[in-house]
Amino acid sequence: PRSRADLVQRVAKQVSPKRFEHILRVEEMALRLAKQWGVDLEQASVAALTHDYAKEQSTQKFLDFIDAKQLDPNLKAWNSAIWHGIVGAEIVADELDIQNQPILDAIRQHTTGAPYMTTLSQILYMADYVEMGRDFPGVDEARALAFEDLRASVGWQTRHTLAFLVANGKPVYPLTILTYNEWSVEK
Ligand code: DGI
Ligand code: FE
Ligand code: FE
Ligand code: FE
Repeated sequence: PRSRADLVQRVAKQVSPKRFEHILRVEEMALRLAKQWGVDLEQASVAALTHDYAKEQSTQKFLDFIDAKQLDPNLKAWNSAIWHGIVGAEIVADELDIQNQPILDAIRQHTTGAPYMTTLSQILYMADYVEMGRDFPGVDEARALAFEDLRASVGWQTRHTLAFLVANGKPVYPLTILTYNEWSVEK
């Protein structure tokens, strides 16, 4: 991408208007968190603008990318909820010509988290969760925590996401459990 405007235009072509609005709100929150935690603003902006770029791509395209990029074949048993981050990072790299590894890692990890996350990755993970359009019980508390104690807020999200998945009988992606053990368990 030549500029933010160019990137915004390319993303807008790949997602619904509602998702595009979410993406802009994630950028706004990611920039606020980046200022708070001393992260490069341009990196935060690019990571936020591209994090859900792949969310509406076809199942076949995700499966093709898993093969082409030689990703873990076990990924094929999941769906776009998991693919759009992990496989989406590869799609973003190819189609938007973004080669910055910290940005690609942040995209890769934005849904599941990971045992090790850079501050940029933590910011994207939290900005996606507490952007101003989110409305779930506890969102205000989670938002405040992201500005007070970023690490604790990552743990908060991981704990609540895992509890939600279990309560609804949903499969838990193994990396989500590893994230929980690293970020949310008292040691
Ligand atoms: O893409 P967004 O909707 O903005 O947000 P996201 O990428 O964080 O995705 C959130 C969804 O992903 C939410 O409905 C919970 C789901 N999710 C997160 N971890 C797991 C998961 N779903 C399953 N089945 N397993 C997981 O481990
Ligand atoms: Fe997402
Ligand atoms: Fe998220
Ligand atoms: Fe998102």
